[in-house]
Amino acid sequence: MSGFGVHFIARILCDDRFPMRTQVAIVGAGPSGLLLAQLLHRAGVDSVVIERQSADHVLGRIRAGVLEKVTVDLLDQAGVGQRAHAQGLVHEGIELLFKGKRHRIDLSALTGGSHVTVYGQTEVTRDLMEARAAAGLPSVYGVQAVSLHGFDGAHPQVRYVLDGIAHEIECDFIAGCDGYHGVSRASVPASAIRNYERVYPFGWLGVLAEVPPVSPELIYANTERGFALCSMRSATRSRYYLQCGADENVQTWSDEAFWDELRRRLDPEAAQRLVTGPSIEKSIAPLRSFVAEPMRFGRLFLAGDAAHIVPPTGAKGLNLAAADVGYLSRALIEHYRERSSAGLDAYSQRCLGRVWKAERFSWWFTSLMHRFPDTGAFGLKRQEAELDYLVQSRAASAALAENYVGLPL
Ligand code: RFL
Ligand code: PHB
Repeated sequence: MSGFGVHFIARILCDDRFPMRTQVAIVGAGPSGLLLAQLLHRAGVDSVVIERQSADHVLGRIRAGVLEKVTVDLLDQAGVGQRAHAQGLVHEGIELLFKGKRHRIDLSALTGGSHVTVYGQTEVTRDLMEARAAAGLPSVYGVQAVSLHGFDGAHPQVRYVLDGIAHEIECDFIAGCDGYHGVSRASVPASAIRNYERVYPFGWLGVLAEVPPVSPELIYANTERGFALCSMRSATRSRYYLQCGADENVQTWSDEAFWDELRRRLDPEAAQRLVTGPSIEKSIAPLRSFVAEPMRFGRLFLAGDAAHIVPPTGAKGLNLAAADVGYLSRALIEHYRERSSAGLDAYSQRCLGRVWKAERFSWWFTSLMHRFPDTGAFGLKRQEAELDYLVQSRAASAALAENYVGLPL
């Protein structure tokens, strides 16, 4: 979809002489903002979504690839699950590679039949954008100078500038779905919020390429040279990651250097099967664990990366974002239908219970699979012993599988 259509809708609806009025103003058109808007729309609650970037920029970001069943169920509820079912790849297992050998974790057998779906965040976002545009609902892309006001009272407002013209949205509630660097969390007085953070001493170098995946299931590799992950987007498109230095410059990595290093981190069979090709996208992401508590401030609710970040090893970020907006949409719908504030009052605590479990899992899996600069040869031996235990003990494998496919809502 081009950004033009969306911009056009914004122009009709935003007249700077009159504030726009909506029930829920949603800041950020990433997966949390768009999914929330769609869930609300299906229940007759209206919202306006504003986004700092263009629609094409948002669609150009290559991020998550693994969806929990809970997330796919929410896409169904939002009426946008068809393509995820038709084109998503159902995965019933993952492989752990260590000491040069691969070991399969049978997610399905260990969880009583559960699985994950490999379907890119880009596609989730596209499906949501198209559903919103098809319903003629307002999204405003390319906004600047966004500021939030009055959320400690009964009449919050969101102000922004578009093409040099100031606009204001009057609303009942604000949903801060604007990611880690957004304005929503930053608008809360420091005395009302507590942040918990851990920054890891490495990053992930990711490559997307139009080549068939090296193996039908994801491979998470622990090697002396560092972590590697073999993932995919389809039968013809692969997504690979390498642990790299936190401060490395992506320009210094040629495609050839990337493929050489990945081959070195794989077992001989996978290394031989690896098909290489020009990268479509190449980027470095830092790794961080972060939680802000609480997630509600009067009539402002934080959701997704605006409230918490996990390192991507456990594939939990997008899934946590979806779970947050699942809770938030239910609470808002209950507020409008039943005049009850029970769901809104419980929102922060409900989300944080699940968030901290995903934070623990993502931290643990990251610690188990990566090289840390300060743990040396002892660290590798300790990890290998834990991985041995993990693949030999059904109880330990089941704990990994249960967390990987996602805890119940
Ligand atoms: P997003 O996607 O960051 O969207 C927030 C949006 O808000 C906009 N924004 C503003 N808009 C208006 N006004 C402002 N002042 C604004 N400030 C910011 C931004 O432009 C943006 O469009 O947050 P959201 O919606 O909460 O979604 C979270 C997910 O994007 C994130 O958790 C996942 O991508 C994390 N993640 C993964 N999650 C999974 O569940 N499974 C995975 O397999 C997985 N793999 C990954 C990942 C993240 C990665 N990176 C790049 C960090 C792999 C990687 C490499
Ligand atoms: C991805 O395909 O981008 C992906 C898969 C699994 C992860 C992280 C990212 O743990």
